[in-house]
Amino acid sequence: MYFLHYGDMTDSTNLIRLIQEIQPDEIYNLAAMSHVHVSFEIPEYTANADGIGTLRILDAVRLLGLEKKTRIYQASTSELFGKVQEIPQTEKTPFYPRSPYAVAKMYAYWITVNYREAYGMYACNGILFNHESPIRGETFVTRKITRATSRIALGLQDKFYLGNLDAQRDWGHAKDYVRMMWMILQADEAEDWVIATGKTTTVRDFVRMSFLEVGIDLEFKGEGVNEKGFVKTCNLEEFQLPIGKEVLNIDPRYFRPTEVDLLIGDASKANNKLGWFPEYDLKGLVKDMMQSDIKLMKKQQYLEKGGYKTLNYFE
Ligand code: G4F
Repeated sequence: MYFLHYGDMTDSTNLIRLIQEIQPDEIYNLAAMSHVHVSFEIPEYTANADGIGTLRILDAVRLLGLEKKTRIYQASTSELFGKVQEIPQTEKTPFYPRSPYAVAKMYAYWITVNYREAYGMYACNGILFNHESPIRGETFVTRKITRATSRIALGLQDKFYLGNLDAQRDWGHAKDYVRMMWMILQADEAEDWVIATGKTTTVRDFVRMSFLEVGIDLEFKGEGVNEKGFVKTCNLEEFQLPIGKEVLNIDPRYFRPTEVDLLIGDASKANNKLGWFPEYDLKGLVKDMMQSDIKLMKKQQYLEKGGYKTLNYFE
């Protein structure tokens, strides 16, 4: 049986009451203001929810005397590595956070380690590299790309705008990563773990791969803010666009005050000690996201044409 409770990471009394009521065996703290760019706009709230919020959970468990019962998973992040000090990044790589989000997460990381060492709590950090899926929020770059690609391929949108195409990320499938979160809390010992695929790809190549899923090959011309993406060939009858059509522009509004240029993780510890390996590669991830968004956008296309009465045709 599942219950949904109301909670807020900035409200200690609420968290204490909930944990007292539920007496959980496991807590997965995935709660956060998790958008890196937005954290530059609301740094204080980000610090409160993402940093102090983690302390509130840890301390609630301690205060309620649940240190030996409740295991805690803290959603740490590859953003901690920021301006990377080592390639690839492992559990031992020094942190260099580059955003208010990453700085808040750095506090959360260390307070988790501290409560483990000080009070013998089973509290672990999963240092997860970017993990994506068809239900990824629409303002994160992968979903923004697969949604826009689908809409453009279906003729629902003319073009779209991105920021830094050169950024490189180690993208995995959220299904693989969530499985690993559970595995982390089942391990004999509480430890911190890097979870990654070990491969890195530019944002530009993610765009290219998304368009290829609908048979469209792109070419990129120009540099910096003047770079643009154009249709080179269309190889599927269903998705035909004019050759040379401009589908992607750069908008400097999406640049960040400080950027994380390159992330690539080494998950050897998780591979060797827990036997975790991802089932999806990047191609499989892009395919999954594109298939889902094409289906979703076809539904929108149908609705826009007034076909709402037979909506379940697509479900
Ligand atoms: O998709 P993003 O916004 O993810 P980011 O910043 O890597 O953070 C995500 O992954 C972290 C794990 O490492 C999580 F901790 C965090 O909560 C979040 O889930 O941006 C990825 C890259 C960046 O370099 C960004 O500058 O894509 C670049 N980018 C280029 N154009 C863009 C855009 N990002 C966004 N969101 N929107 C753009 O238009």
